[in-house]
Amino acid sequence: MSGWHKGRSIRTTSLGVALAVAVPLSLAGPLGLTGPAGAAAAPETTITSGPPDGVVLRGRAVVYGLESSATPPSFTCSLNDRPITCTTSGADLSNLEGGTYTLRAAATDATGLADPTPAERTFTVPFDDDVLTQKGEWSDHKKPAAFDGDYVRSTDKGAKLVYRVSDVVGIRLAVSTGPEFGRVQVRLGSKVLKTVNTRGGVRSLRLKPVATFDTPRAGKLRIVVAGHREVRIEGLAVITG
Ligand SMILES: [Ca+2]
Repeated sequence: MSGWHKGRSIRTTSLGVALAVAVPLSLAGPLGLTGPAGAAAAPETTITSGPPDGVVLRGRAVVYGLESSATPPSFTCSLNDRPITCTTSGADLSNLEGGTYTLRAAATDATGLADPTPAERTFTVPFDDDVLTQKGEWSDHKKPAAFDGDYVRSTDKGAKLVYRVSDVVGIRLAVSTGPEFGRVQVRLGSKVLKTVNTRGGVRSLRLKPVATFDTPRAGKLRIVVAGHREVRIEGLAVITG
């Protein structure tokens, strides 16, 4: 994750840029910045804005601000190891499919030398409810505030939404809440992970925690209507690791 760059001797804050330029080469060794001769010149990358590492987004777009210790600043970026374009204003990502992503950004100097330890953020985009296989009575509804502008609704006890997952380390359920709303039970294979209560104030896009796993799991995920009270499911965040 991002922890590696937090402990580095020189931070590329606005102050850090000045420090990085000012530190004599003779000090670079003791500060732990040099490997082979010349490596001290490698630029440093800092992610200056955007959501924290490990976030589940509430939409399909995200922007991370970037800063480089090199002048002029330039970056080489990848998203899940595929090259993407970053500019001096950062990584501007949109129209993202459901899934977990790792953004890596490496500052690159005018000679093409890149930061050997790119800055990293992981984040997850929920899947829309329309990827879930419906069993029992469900109906589809539009609502601009819902994830992807829609949700599925049921009052049919035992009705299910099914989705096969693999390599999953975390699950959150995107639901609407309402004063008379009921509960759903979330199961992975034969194991009950959690009963999620959707009763609450009238709101869309609540990301309800379901489970986190120390080791990745796989199986058939079932969201089961637990009673006859209304439930509205907007999407499903599957965090993979
Ligand atoms: Ca939806």
